[in-house]
Amino acid sequence: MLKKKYIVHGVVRRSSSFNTGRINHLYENPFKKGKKFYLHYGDITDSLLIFNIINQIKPDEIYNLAAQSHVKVSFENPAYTTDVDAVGTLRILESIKSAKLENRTKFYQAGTSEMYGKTIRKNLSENSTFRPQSPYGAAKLYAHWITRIYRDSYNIFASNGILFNHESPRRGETFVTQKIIKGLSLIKQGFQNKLVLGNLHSVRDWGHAKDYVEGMWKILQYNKPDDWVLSTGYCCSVKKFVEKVAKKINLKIYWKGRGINEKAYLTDNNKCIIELNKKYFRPLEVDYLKGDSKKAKKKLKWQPKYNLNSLINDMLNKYRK
Ligand code: G4F
Repeated sequence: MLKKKYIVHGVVRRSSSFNTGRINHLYENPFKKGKKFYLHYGDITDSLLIFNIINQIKPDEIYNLAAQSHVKVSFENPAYTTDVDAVGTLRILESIKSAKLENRTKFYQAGTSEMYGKTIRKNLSENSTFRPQSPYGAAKLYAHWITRIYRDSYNIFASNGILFNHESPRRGETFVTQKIIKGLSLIKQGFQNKLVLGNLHSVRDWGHAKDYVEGMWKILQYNKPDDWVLSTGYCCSVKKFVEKVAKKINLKIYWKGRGINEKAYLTDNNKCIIELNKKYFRPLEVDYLKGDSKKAKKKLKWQPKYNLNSLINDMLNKYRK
């Protein structure tokens, strides 16, 4: 957004330790004239504050990416996840309305393929059925519908993105791609002995976050508000993802065992380097997600530049010596 010459305001949760590591390179001296990037202390659970920030800034565009975004954690913190991911969205929409910004502020809601949940193995589009399988998926589905309701009721330019998994070197380390890439890189370099994972057999449609943020922007530049799927169609299981990463860093592995006892060993010395633990399994899993983003490709002219190979390469670069 800064590259596109926007003035950007972000909301950051107050913490006594620094929590802005991923955006430090954007930090600007608070006393600099003509500043383009501002951070406001706040929290999406605080209605009054969200209203005040929106009413004060009167933004042209709002991108609601605020979320408790970890699916497994949402089973452990369901009420918090709902407050942030579902009611948080309502707080923003209601603030736009209360501040009478319906004709000024465009709103983007970061929806997710987790809303589809239990699917049959077919490509998922804007018209596919939603059957979420987690408190996270259910909360995001509420956010999806309340966005549509505010769009239709109050004529707010409010659009939903339904984004499939998007990864990058900045991905949090408890999400599976970063966990695999970091774990296998450190094992290869001799700094880690083992990687412990959960379900190896779920299939995800993986893309690069850089492509997806461009898509989010395009969604708000379209001539009307709507719902949009962003996906690459490149999908594979977690196990296949492990194999692809291992191959790229020249780690020769083989698998043995079934179910929770499935393990990966180094071909050279039969040392076990991957095992599974129940802790990383979800009470309900989403087995298969593959998107159909024909509509975004046609109408938004959105086209991902990365594929699974170039995505993995980019993520691996972070750990290359
Ligand atoms: O990396 P994950 O935790 O991502 P998940 O659950 O697909 O959700 C991500 O993508 C969604 C878009 O579809 C976003 F809405 C959401 O916020 C998040 O960014 O897990 C991917 C798969 C799952 O099937 C999980 O069960 O990997 C499996 N898995 C296997 N072992 C693991 C692990 N997941 C995690 N996090 N950690 C493991 O050790």
